Amino acid sequence: MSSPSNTAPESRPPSGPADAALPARARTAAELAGTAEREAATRLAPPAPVRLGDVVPAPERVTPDPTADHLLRADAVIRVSADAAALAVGEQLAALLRPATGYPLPVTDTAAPSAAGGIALDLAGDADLGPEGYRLDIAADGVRVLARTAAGLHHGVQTLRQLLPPAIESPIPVAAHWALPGGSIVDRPRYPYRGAMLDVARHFFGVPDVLRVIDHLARYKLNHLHLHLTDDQGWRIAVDSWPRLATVGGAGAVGDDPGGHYTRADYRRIVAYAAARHITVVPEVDLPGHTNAALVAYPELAPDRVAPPPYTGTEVGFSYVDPTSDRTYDFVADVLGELAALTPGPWLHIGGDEAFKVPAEEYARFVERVQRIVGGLGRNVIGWHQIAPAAHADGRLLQWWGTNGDDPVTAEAVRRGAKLILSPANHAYLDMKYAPDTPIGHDWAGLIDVRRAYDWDPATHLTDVPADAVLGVEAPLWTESVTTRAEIEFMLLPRLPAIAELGWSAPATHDWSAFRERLAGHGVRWAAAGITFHRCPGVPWPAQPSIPAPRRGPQERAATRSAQD
Ligand code: TNX
Repeated sequence: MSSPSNTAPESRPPSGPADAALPARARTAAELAGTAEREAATRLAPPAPVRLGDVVPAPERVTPDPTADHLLRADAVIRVSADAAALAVGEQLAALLRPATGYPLPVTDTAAPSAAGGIALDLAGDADLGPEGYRLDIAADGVRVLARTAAGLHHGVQTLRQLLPPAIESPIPVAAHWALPGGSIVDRPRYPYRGAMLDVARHFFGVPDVLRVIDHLARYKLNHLHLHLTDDQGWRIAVDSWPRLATVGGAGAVGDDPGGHYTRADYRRIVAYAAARHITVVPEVDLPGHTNAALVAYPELAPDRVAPPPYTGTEVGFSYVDPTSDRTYDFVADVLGELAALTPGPWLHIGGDEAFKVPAEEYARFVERVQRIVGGLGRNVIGWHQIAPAAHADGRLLQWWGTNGDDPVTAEAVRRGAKLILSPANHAYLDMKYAPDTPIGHDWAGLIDVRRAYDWDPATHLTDVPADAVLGVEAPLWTESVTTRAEIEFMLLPRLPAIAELGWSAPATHDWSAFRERLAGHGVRWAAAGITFHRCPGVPWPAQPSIPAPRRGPQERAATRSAQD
């Protein structure tokens, strides 16, 4: 065997079941030898390749201890507080680490999890960590994540994952030194709402693609997935009481591309996968405009009761359901009622944008009546900021997508009690091109390179809006020009982590040059995981992904990445 300093973990003597066949004394000797070798490997090991502060989004407090690097061992155990949701986080951690390490990483739950020789996920965190915060302690003899909630443990696990060498993203076993940098991190989010939106109406994306997007959100500690489920080009969610919405209204897409819709079971699967990653699904049914697909399916909703032709273009603002007809409100109540029954989260998004053909007073009355329907379903309403002039409703959230922060109508709605999610189109719209030569995307809100996505402050972005009216941020991806999973990822990465950092990290950590350095390391991770991203200028991406060669073996066949079914 070669010198301990380059001892690959898998070359150590096996422990566990293989040893069990040995007589007791021989087993003790083998254990001692194994322990001594592991100790030597730890002491002589090179320092962990990742620094403790190399995390996106930036943690609140980082205290490195270079003497306390931890070497993840082949016999490491993940011990978790006795709690079903915490145990699920432990299983996810094991599932993240097993493919690349090839280690078994058994998960057990116990009243007071010990970190010795492995990783503890412990619900005994301090109260000031709040509902999503965590503390991570990395020491030579073990790693502990402390939180108050399973969501906090989940976020701590995402940090832990980023602190391992990038090869941890490999879907097949690789020979690597699985070192973690020693020290402590204490971390909490700045905002409670941190989201991304996927438009599945302009182009339809199947469940596996959506689950994959959820994985990307989880990685960057985002906690809301907004699904834009309906638009002129397609209706994407099955509604039992109005079945033609999905079967007829869901048939097409932009550019005559294939349509599709989610069955109730599909949608439940998305919601459950998101919930397991502490992400709340926010479903949007865009009303009263952006409804051509619904009118094709049910012409009785159209102002002239005539079915329009299916629409496959990219114009906006021409369609609307009849706001003066009671039948329209039956439709809205049925659709939102079914959606609410499938959606555990507190939000129903009613769209409200670009209803250019509906007169202002009729529009406000429509929004107010729909807000009452949402309230009657026990949910809080979200609408694009065009709903601002309508009367306030309890818990109302406006999603602001303007390009000029001086917006007196929105500021006035805030004075009447509305809270805000900020998606400024000239910073947070991920369908904008990065640069003039970006092959897909729009530029009506300008070009958005990663620096532009990063360089704004949600607390001060809007004139005459107090910082405490802002509940958080969201990065929308409209998909008129986005047709595949790879294109989704190309537009999301690396801008999604920039918006995620604005939502999570304390303003004191905001620093473009530090951010781009931290971000650069993620390119290697995405490459190792088979994730598409844009190698945009301005970020010092490493020239060659430094991923060790795969180690071929039996685990390779078993190794799968989540969400790639
Ligand atoms: C505006 S933003 C829209 C969408 C388009 C998008 C394209 C908003 C609420 N409405 O209908 O897809 O621009 O960038």
